[in-house]
Amino acid sequence: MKVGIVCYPTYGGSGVVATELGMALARQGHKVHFITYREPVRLEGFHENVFYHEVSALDYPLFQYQPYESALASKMVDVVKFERLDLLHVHYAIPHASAALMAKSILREEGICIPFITTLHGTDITLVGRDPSYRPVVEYSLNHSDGITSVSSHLKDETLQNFRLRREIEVIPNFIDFSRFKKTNKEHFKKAIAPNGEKIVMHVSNFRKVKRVEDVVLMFDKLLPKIPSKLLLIGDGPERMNCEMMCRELGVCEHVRFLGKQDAIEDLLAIADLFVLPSEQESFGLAALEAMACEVPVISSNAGGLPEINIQGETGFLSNVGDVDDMARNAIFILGDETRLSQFKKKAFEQAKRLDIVNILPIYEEYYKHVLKVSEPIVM
Ligand code: GMT
Repeated sequence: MKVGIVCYPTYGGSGVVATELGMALARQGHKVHFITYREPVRLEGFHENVFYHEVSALDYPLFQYQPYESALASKMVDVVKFERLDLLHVHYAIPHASAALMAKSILREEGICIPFITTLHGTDITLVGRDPSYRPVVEYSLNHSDGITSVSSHLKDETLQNFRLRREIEVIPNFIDFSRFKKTNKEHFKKAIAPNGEKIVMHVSNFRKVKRVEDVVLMFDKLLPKIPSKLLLIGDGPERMNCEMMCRELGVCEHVRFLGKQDAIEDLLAIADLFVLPSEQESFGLAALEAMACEVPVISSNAGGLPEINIQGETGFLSNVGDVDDMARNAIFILGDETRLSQFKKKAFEQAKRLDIVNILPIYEEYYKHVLKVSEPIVM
């Protein structure tokens, strides 16, 4: 198959999933064409069967905002025609679904049929998509997608509650590429961070408000007097400064390291004992799954799709959003006993194994075949 993948190329779960999926499809022999404004973060190096088409939007003094959606649709038209693509798969509805719909309509006039699948990732529905400034366009372009997938059952339910959809939504969960995410020995690094054998607590996110990173710091402040530990905060974003201020106010700075944006997350997860994800909303929680793949138990909120991956009392614990006392209690319980910690680590790994890309890729391939079969041919 020749597939065009459209995604956000920067740090963020939807771009990561799109890139990992594209690379896995390419390894299976499919030709995969990424269409986006920058080379996706995880697409480094050369990969057979993978192609990258950069969208550049002409700037003009008249524009207050560059019309990226038009440039993207135009690029899609060009790539579909020139590379003779069979299918477009767009990740994150805004503005990718409506751009794909526009490209499809243009190509139809030329007698070319290009079905497109929209994968919903979370905030494209729960936060941004339902806002009146985007809602009609999102609803319309979802109803005109040839297929819709959602990364969790919770997100599917939320979508059906908030939009009048005439299309079925297929739940295809996110996945892990175990050739990349596996526990490796990084003893020297662990020693540098925790010289006295302290436990290592970790959080990875884009530091947006919705991630509630301050709760990680508050929880850690309660954990520290009970369990000698270090906190590694990875990623960057608008809330980072507030978190740094909070660490100063609480007097925990010497135990907390802000590592900024990092590419090789798996090398950092290799030294973690506990992962914390207290998000206000989280349609899936890919960062938590990546931690589990590296045998790290998870303390999370019970928001969104998190209960679908973090199993209460087995792979970690879930608390109500903002309940940092409960999160700290659970963290102390897990970290306070070596045998118990090993058991949680083992269960976390087993749970991640269920979502091995080897199991999920064939589901996508089958879905592609299904969409290609049912999408209407063009009668000129
Ligand atoms: O919030 C993020 O981390 C970025 C966002 C995105 O779309 O890039 O992530 C969403 O998609 C991820 C991949 O499917 C999910 O794992 C995240 O749960 C989801 N974020 C939210 O729902 C807040």
